[in-house]
Amino acid sequence: MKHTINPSRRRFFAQTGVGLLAYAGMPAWLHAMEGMGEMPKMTPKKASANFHPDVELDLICKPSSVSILPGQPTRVQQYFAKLIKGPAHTLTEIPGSYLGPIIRFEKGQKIRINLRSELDEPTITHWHGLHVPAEMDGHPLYAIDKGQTFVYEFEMLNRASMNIYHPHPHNTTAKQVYHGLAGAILVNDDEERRLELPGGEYEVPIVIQDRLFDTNNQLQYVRQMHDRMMGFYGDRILVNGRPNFQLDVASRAYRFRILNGSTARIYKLAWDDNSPVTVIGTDGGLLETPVNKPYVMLAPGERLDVWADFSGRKVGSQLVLRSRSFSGVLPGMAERMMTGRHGGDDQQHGGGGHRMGMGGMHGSALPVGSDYPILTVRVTKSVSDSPTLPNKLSTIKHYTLGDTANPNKPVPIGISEGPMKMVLNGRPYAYNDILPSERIPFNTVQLMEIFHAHGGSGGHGGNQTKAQSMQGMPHGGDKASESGGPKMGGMGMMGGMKHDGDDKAQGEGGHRMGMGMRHGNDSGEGDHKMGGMGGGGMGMMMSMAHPIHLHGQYFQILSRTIGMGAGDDYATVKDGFIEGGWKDTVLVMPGESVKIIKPFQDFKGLFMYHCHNLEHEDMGMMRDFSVE
Ligand SMILES: [Cu+2]
Repeated sequence: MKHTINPSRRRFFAQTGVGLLAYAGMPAWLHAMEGMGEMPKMTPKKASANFHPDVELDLICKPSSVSILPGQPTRVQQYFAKLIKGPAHTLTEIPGSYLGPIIRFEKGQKIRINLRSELDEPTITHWHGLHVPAEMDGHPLYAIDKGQTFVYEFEMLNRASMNIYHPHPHNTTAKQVYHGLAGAILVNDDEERRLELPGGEYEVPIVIQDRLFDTNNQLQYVRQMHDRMMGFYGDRILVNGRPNFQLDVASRAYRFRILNGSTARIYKLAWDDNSPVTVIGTDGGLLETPVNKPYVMLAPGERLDVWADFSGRKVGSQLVLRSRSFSGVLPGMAERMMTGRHGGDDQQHGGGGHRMGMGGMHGSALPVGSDYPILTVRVTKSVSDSPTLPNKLSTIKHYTLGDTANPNKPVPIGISEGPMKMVLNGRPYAYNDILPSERIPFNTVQLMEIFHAHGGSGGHGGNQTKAQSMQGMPHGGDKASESGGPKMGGMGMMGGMKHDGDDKAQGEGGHRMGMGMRHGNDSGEGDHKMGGMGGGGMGMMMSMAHPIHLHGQYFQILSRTIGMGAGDDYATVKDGFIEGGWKDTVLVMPGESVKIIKPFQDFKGLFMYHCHNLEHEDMGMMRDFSVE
């Protein structure tokens, strides 16, 4: 196999002190940035004669077009599926949507999926949340070209849950998902069936995405470095591929299967009448008991199972599911500029002038963390009968430290961020570049810690700061420091921004960054947890929230620890996390350290872990665990 790192390129990026704007002005570099190492090519898997599927389907990804907005149809990329064998309810089309059909599987089924590509670029499909063999997981190693077919064969080991299928090719995951390639997988099992939860028309999949359209109704995507660093944000919310989504309901209980299919946008879901959100499940299926929340945070890749009870509501009444205001998920300056919150609370004010000033960043008319509607529910029919919410939903075996192979040495997942450097454990993604800490003994349960590894977060002292903070990692940080810190870091970037415009916000940004540099040098060293502090901590200039996704089996959240000084920002999100169930994606806020316990059973091989801000993933914020 080919060695896949390009050391000279990496050194080049690490050692040149280029600023963001200089970078943005050189489109050729953008292209170079897209390849942090290359992937070897594997021969696509074929059907095996001794695998006898209960369900078989063809899945084709190809260019297509759909009508989303009034006027011209929108060019998209889309999954189409055809059932070859199995229950008729396996596939449910979403009429008029670019989303792939909903695929319904049953625990224990043997499944064969023939993925065929008609795209002009490599692609491969990953089954987000499913516990399948490494070679069936859609690792970018297995990307196929136009006209090729990859045959997946696996047994459904998952409990009842909502999962996702989406592309996972090297460096282009975000772009393909953005252009339409995604769909929901619903797994059913006996434990769930016994509850007789709302089904049929009363079980509603809700895939939330944001998109940006040009005046011809065509999708616009990343055009500059900033869109990658912060993630790409559209100004229009689509639910199941439709704008202004309305759902007509009867006055009874429904089951909403909600999935955040956005590439970067984080939502804070709440009902507009302030009634609690009743959550019955998360990524990995049903909770033990229902949980009532004032709001729920939902990051890209995360799912929610919500009991939405409209019984007692009058015909003609409406209820709106909104994303409520919050802060702290983007770097302070970017958030202020993108949300228009500098100097006031007028969140709708996010004036184009301010945003445009930021190096031509187009900003969003729908700021992250502002308050906006997701969908409207209209009660159109009165019924007297409604199912009741079960008190007990499922049984979950809770892991404790005593179950783990490494109770005192958590496997580190260190997040580092900076211009051109979105990495995990100090290294951008590269195939066949496994750190000692990334080698996981087969059939073990592991304690893992996700934290912000950057001390000064890209300040000019970043190199030293980072090396030291990586040494502070529980183990396995030895090689990480070799990759070098982001020497150009925040200075070049912020300097560039500061000079690019003259509005107030930028003046403020520049000033804040100046403080950030000092902070980074003074106190960013030694303790990796210091790095992520939000609020006034200016070492945080680059710090942002990251939804970290681990392939393979679901995990459990053991603890969340927030650094001192996280303050007001954290207070706007802290009541929206649900920790008691199985997860495969966890939102890690700036300054936060999250301990999880995850089993690595049944299958050896490479299982990725990455940021599910898909722009970050494609920048290299992705690594492999090698289960061996
Ligand atoms: Cu990220």
